[in-house]
Amino acid sequence: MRKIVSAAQAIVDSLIEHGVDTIFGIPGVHTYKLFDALYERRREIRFIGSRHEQGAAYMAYGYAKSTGKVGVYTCVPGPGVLNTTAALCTAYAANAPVLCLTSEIPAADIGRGFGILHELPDQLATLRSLTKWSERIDHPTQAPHILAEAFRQMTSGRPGPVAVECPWDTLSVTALVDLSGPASALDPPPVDPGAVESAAELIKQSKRPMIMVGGGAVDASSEIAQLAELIQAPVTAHRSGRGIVGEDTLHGLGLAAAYKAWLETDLLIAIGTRMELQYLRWRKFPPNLKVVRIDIDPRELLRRPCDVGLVADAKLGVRALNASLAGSEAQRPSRAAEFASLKSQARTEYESVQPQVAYLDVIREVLPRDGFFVEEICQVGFTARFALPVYAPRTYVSCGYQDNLGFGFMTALGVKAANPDKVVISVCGDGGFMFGVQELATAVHNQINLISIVFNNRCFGNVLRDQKTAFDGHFIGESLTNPDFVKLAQSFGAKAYRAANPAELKSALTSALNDSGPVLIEVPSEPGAEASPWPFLHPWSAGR
Ligand SMILES: Cc1ncc(C[n+]2csc(CCOP(=O)(O)OP(=O)(O)O)c2C)c(N)n1
Repeated sequence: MRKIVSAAQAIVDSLIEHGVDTIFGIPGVHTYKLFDALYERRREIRFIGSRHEQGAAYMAYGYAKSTGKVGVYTCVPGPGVLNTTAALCTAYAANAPVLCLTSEIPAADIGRGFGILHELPDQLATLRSLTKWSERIDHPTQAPHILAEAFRQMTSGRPGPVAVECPWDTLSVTALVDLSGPASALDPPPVDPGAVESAAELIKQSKRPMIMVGGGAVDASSEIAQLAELIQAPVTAHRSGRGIVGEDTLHGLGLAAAYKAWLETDLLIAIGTRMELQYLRWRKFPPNLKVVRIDIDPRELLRRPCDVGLVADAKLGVRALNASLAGSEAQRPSRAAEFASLKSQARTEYESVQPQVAYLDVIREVLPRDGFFVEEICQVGFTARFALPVYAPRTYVSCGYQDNLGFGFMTALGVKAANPDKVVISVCGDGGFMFGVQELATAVHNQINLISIVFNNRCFGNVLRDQKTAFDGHFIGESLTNPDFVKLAQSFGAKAYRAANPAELKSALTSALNDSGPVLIEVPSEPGAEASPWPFLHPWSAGR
């Protein structure tokens, strides 16, 4: 449809055409025109204002990670956009389709150093260094194409964040614009039958295969479960791949149980994963291990060596592999008893990681199968990576390899905004929670009914442990003075509880599930009281 519109109107139209229903952000003079266009279309697109741009970007990340759909945020240029960069690098790390929509100083002033409000030396270059793709809209007629390309980039091949900027004055320029419909994602690459055959051959020769899945396999649950059943392989994951094969099913193994089978594994089938778990966490490799990789990103196959690499969409690649194996694969003896025993041995061992495991048991008991758990860089978050079983894809939300303190609470708000009918539980330490504490106001203002559990040990617990064990107790920068979290949450208008032990957490969570607004639960403890989770995450070390 051709229409005379402003660049701002063309941008908002394109967002709606691409199915965007929510946009997070903070307005400012450079983006007033965009906000006016959002106002015009307010029945089709919901705006959720945050209290810091960082919060808006993490919310968009949580929206994207939990749904697989594009998460969008908007902010002013310069300091506004720089405030979002930790979330942008997280979206990059975790392959999340996040759109950063920002502005620029007036078009004719860009790069001239006049000292215009919110000017950066080269904002577009900065954004390009943080995203999969970034572009500037110089005229309204370009808006539909640039937005279409942005969506294509976010959703084709390996997903990732992108940024689009439109200068302050250009947002108001009007022109006859062809408001074309949504772009379609590029077709996945064709599956190479030769590579499938070679992979099938290696599988047939293997005796003890293991399947490792990452975020790239998130839409291939049934195909991977079928492969696991066919070849009697355990399926494990580190973070984004958790729940693709539920850890309560026969073949789904948490990483602690899987590690017990690792050194006897003769074939690793790595699907949509960087293999961070094997290369950077487990580190030791079984002798004579063969590796088959399936990945949609061809560059990925060059980073870590493999015996057979299949460039393919995970679903299509595994489907082809299953078809090639069907019939030829002699029925393998069931490994059910072995897997069950690995799980129970692992559980007995990691039960020593207290009190975190006891708290996680309560959370798992209360959280419905399809509820979301958002981890954080804290003792309970680290422990959850091996001690909280995950049952469904996308329900375990992490920050990928960035491990950036503070991402959790703000990300969880985006998860809940995208999934209002599902239970969402966020766990944070007192340190990480305070990175985004102001977003309690966003939760109350927008009735984002998240349940946040803050484990308050009055310190950066991980730092305290490291300084105690590796630096002879030279404590510096580890202790924290905190507010009364219950009173703080109540002062924002949220419901709050205090729970001093797992039983009290269970009753607080049970009440929280019936509360109608956002809830904070503070769990107080003493500094340094938590057992180290690291022996299970870094089994190569004696554990810190
Ligand atoms: C952005 C960022 N800053 C700093 C760190 C370093 N860091 C890792 S864990 C940690 C302490 C976390 O403390 P808290 O949130 O209270 O959780 P706890 O370990 O006490 O459970 C720090 C400072 C980080 N990972 N990311």
